[in-house]
Amino acid sequence: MVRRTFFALFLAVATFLFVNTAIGQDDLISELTEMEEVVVTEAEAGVVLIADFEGWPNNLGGEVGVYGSLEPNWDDIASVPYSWVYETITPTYDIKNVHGGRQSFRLVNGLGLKPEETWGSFAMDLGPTTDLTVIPKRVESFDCSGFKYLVFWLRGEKGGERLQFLMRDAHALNYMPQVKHKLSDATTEWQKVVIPLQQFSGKLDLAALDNIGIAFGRDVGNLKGEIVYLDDFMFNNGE
Ligand SMILES: [Ca+2]
Repeated sequence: MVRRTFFALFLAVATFLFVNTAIGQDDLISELTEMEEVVVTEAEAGVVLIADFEGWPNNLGGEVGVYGSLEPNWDDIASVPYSWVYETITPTYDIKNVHGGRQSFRLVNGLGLKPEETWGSFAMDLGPTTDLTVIPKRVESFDCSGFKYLVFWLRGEKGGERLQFLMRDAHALNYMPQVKHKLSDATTEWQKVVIPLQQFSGKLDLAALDNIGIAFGRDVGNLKGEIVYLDDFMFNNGE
């Protein structure tokens, strides 16, 4: 009698576990299907998100960095504004400095580790790193030849901040950008920056783009302590 009860209990537990596991798998399959549907929809709409700064690395799996006069001094970040992801734990965080979601990317000129450097740049790879042993390092290139525009959102702390847009392809022999394109000065309002891509087709290979960036140092006209916020970088076809 005891043995039979034990067996019945065993059967009940086993059935319970089996049913729950099966339900879990169904949920997973349906979630995966939904994710695939989202990707297809984005491609059809002609929009690819490069970086919304809500996670790390960027939305294409590429590294994000700041160099020269934008390089932060991590020892001072509690009291001095610094170039990096602008997040809710950043001192003096204000949601007005974010265009979408909870985070943006802040550029601060000349208050970090290399205040005397005349150049300063923000740069993003357009895919994961594939080889770190060569210079320039290899990344998974992105084919943007089917897109009309690169779009991002920009807000200046005081207005009048100067920016230059930078691009580098997979054929570059060093880290110098092949495209340097002057942008309109920043304003204190969030503004949508729309950069038509085809104008660069003779200067670099749009089918194998490796890196995009922003120059924000003294060499493009910024003083020490000038600040801009960037958000929602994307390729699209409709401005
Ligand atoms: Ca964001």
